[in-house]
Amino acid sequence: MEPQKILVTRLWPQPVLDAMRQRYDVTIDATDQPLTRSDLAEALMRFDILCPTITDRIDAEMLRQSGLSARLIANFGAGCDHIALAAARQAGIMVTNTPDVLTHSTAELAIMLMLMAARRAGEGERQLRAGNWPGWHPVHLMGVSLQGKRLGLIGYGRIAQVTARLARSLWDMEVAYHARRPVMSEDAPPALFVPDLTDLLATCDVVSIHCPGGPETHHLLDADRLALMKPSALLINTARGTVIDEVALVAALQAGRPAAAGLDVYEREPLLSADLASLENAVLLPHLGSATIETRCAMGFQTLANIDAFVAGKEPPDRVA
Ligand code: 8YV
Repeated sequence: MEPQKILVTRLWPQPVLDAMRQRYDVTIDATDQPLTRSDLAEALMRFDILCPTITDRIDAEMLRQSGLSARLIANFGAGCDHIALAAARQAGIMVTNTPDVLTHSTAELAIMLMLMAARRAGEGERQLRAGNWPGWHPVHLMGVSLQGKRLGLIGYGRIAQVTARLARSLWDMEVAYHARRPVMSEDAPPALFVPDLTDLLATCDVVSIHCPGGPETHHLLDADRLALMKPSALLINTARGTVIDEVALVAALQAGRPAAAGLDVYEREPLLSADLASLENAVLLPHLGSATIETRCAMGFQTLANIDAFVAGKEPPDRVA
């Protein structure tokens, strides 16, 4: 059989690329720039397997082109809202992702954002670096404690469950979650299921988003829902920027309700709105959820495992379409 022609759209950690090159005919975009839409459309007609990331939007129109050669889209990442899954299915292209391996690092980042927002870490760092520290005094940059507070999770999948576990062990937080239906898994840490999102928003001290992106959750947190949050609450997002109406969030943070936000994801990445950037009560990170060397290598090797299974004619372990 001809070696499979694979396109890796961005640079991955070197050990994964080395392993991949030993097995396949791999093309890597060494410029490490996001591909243009036309490059991606063309790649679907030149390669057997595409390995995109979140920076590659593969839309339905591209997948309806005639003459597609691609048979597998092996996504480097868990979320697949940048890929038109139904259109891929219709085109006979399988799609896989990399769940599990990034669960812990993303949950850790949610915890870090909670702590940074609660303890005003960004504000303090900016003040110090700018030479504006007035020196220690009893009411300087007082934050809030997370000890014993109520954490509300939107979505209760793997990342939310690890976040719940960490928050309980660190701060003995009481955990509640909203999801489409109660999660019955015995492995899930105990948490109260709240069927109505508005109840969760109105009663939690920290709200952390862990649902998938895409049309179903687009602007799930709009101006009306944000207005339900406690004035003292913190809002954390390590999922997808599209879940929050960012313009409404800026207005809400300007009005001080919620009190602060910790964000790792944005509506129009990598663009950051100037209004959001100017807010002292927003902690902002550049989509670092899975960015540890261990996790990024694991994501690469998991993508490779999906490719190996596909090429061997077996069911890939992480098929999503
Ligand atoms: C990834 C993520 O790094 O996996 C996801 O869904 O959000 C990130 O942690 C990114 O998606 C890579 O494609």
